[in-house]
Amino acid sequence: MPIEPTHRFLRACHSLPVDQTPVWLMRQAGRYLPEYMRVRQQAGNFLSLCKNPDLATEVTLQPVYRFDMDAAILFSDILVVPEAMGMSLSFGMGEGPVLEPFLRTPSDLRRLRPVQPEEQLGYVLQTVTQIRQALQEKTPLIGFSGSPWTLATYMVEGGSSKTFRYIKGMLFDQPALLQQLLDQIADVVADYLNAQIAHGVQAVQIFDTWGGVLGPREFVTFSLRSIQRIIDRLQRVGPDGQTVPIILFFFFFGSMLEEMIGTGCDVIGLDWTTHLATARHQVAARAALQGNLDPAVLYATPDIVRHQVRQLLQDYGPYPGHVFNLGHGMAQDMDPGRVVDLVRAVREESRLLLQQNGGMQRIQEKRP
Ligand code: 1CP
Repeated sequence: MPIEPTHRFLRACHSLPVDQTPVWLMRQAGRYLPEYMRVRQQAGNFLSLCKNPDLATEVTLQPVYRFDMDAAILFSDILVVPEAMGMSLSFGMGEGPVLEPFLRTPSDLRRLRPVQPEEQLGYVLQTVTQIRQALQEKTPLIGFSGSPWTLATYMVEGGSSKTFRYIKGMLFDQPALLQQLLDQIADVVADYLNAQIAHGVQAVQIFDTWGGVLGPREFVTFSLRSIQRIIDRLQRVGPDGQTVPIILFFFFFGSMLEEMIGTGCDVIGLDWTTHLATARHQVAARAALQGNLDPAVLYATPDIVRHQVRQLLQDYGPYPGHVFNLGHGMAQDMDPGRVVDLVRAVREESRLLLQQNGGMQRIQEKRP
């Protein structure tokens, strides 16, 4: 029998009642924080920071302590997985990531290596252990990976892309080759997430940042199915006996909620283009929802931030199963002061909403 969680964030992921809406922010650690910049400089560069468990632990904790977040997210990057599979990864100054040599042919794919997470990604697992020790049960830790499709875009394009020319070329010209690549990545990601869980992450988030560049049919065949392959293999009870919720984050793709629920995930993370009230009605208690404030709201005044937060909380309503977050990550030119305003507003306004409604209400479940 899994143990019922006590942390607000984990309770919300399982759609259990909470006293106030939990909040954390995607990319909550990063360049908008001066203390992050100092540690990154100490590490030399971003990748060395990811590979140094002491420093990666430190930057993971920075936003948790500064803003009293309801969850910590492991400091790492989705692209350490292609590197573990044998590609060479670098982040140029001010440019996006570069993965070499790119994968385009069957013989390119044969160069990929099998991955033992404890070996090639041991530094990430060591970081997980250290973060859990530092947090001492106070704040739950989220582990993560990219979705196979999102990782494949970087591996086939050789880095970031605007047009996705080569991966889409492979999708339409050589679908079997792409499928083989996605299966291979999915198996690595499943092992990697299971290793993160074994080392103590209490929730996992799969980032499908680039699923939204696909048409609906291709999205199901190439992105969602490979995510399903991972979920089917995940060990969903952690070493402490608690269920580990699975969060799927989709960017620019809120129109396929039924298919997303069908994967068996616990939480769906939405970008800001989906109306939260509509999504909650449609999902009807079958999954929790995470999001989905437009990050650009953080460029506005504290009053506007509060107003936007209140609206979003009202859109969701006084029901269980909401994790407050941005619809995408923090940007480097954002003011940490606005994050303080945002977190305070989420706490105060969600308590007020519950008070006004006589506590949490049950969501009307959909009849089959
Ligand atoms: O210069 C720096 O210091 C590096 C900036 C940076 C940071 C802070 C990168 C480079 N990655 C990260 C950390 C990171 N990345 C985290 C952990 C910390 C946290 O959330 O607090 C996570 C979860 C990611 C995930 C990630 N990396 C995604 C999926 C989420 C998303 O943003 O959509 C993606 C697509 C990446 C790739 C990546 N990493 C970094 C860059 C510049 C990019 C390319 C983005 C692109 O193609 O546009």
